[in-house]
Amino acid sequence: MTRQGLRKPPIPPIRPLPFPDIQGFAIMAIEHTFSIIKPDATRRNLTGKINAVFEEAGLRIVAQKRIHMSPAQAESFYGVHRERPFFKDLVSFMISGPVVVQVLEGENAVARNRELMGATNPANAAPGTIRKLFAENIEANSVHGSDSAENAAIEIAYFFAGSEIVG
Ligand code: IDP
Ligand code: MG
Repeated sequence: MTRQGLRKPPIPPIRPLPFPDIQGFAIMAIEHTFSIIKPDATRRNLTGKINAVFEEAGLRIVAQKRIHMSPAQAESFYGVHRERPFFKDLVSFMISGPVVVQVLEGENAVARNRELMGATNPANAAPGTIRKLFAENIEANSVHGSDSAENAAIEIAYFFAGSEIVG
């Protein structure tokens, strides 16, 4: 039989499509995002409750470790906020106790995690969001999440080696 006689099998769709693309296949965007469970949350023993929000929403924790950030690490991590009036307080807060740094994986993980987190100020956060449920105030707001895929890649690389991310 010649190869011409063989029909090329279609590439199977990965899962059923709410919004098929032009060929009828799902448009999937599996992403990684970087998350921190902040010192106010570790102090109140909320790591498991926050992780449950991620997992129930379909985000997978593919890397995780509990660390105590050094001043230099916190200053560098929040370097974009260096000129903001709250910068010194923010660094003091982030080194005030242990944090849990994490890589979350899932469809549109960056945006999805930002939705789950809620607004920076818990007073403005939507009901059911992590910050509405758990945050103490605008600074001690329980979680960090990357704000773009580009920043996610930079932030993940700052805390994790590739070999520590196991999907
Ligand atoms: P985000 O965490 O929602 O992305 P950013 O504006 O990137 O918010 O601020 C980084 C962090 O700095 C916040 O999560 C919070 O801990 C702290 N922060 C932001 N705005 C204020 C403020 O007005 N006062 C005190 N701390 C703040
Ligand atoms: Mg931010």
